[in-house]
Amino acid sequence: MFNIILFGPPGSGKGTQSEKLIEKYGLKHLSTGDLLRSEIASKTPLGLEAKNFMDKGQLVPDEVVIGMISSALDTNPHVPGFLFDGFPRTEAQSEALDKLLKLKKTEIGVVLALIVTEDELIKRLLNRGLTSGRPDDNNEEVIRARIVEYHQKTSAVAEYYKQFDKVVYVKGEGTVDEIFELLTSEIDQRNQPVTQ
Ligand code: B4P
Repeated sequence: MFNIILFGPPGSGKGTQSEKLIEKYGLKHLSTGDLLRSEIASKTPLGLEAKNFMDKGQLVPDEVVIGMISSALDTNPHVPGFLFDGFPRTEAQSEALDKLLKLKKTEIGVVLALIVTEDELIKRLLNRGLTSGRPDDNNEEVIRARIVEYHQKTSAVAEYYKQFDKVVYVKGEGTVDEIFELLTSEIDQRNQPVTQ
């Protein structure tokens, strides 16, 4: 099993690149943003709670997202690996994920961290807000709040995985295909098939 964390600030291309990576490697895509939006669309109690935080650009409480990931891991026992997109977003989520994976006798193979300037992030998200209908994308104040949350809480995730030598930084500006090439080259260097 080879598990990947795709890491980066909001708008850095995690969702965009995840779609291409799961197609190439057959990994199970776990996006906490998508899972939360689906709970909101179904108007579940969890979704209603999450919406209050997401609409303000704040992170949803750790216990909510950790519970969601835990059940997603349990319901997908036979996959070649997981691609975590937008999770973990705090040090507590990182520690919880490591424990959950250990129970399944597996671990994170690599953390791919996308680097994008703040001006570009804001431009991309405002642009997506024109068509996505996402309330957290069409207001610059909320987008800036998400970036502040990233610096205050999420950048610690890269520090956490650096102690295990698992973080690789990748330039997240350029065409989608150029960035995909950089990501796949890093994955292929670390996930060589075992030869007998
Ligand atoms: P997410 O759904 O994870 O969304 P995101 O980080 O905002 O965007 P992403 O990085 O995936 O978008 P992409 O660049 O692909 O989070 C939303 C909210 O959910 C959070 O704010 C939080 O409230 C909550 N949440 C989620 N996970 C959580 C967790 N673990 N803990 C607590 N709360 C959590 O796309 C952006 C735009 O850029 C697109 O329009 C795309 O087309 C464009 N783009 C992509 N690549 C490009 C390129 N190379 N060049 C130009 N444009 C590009």
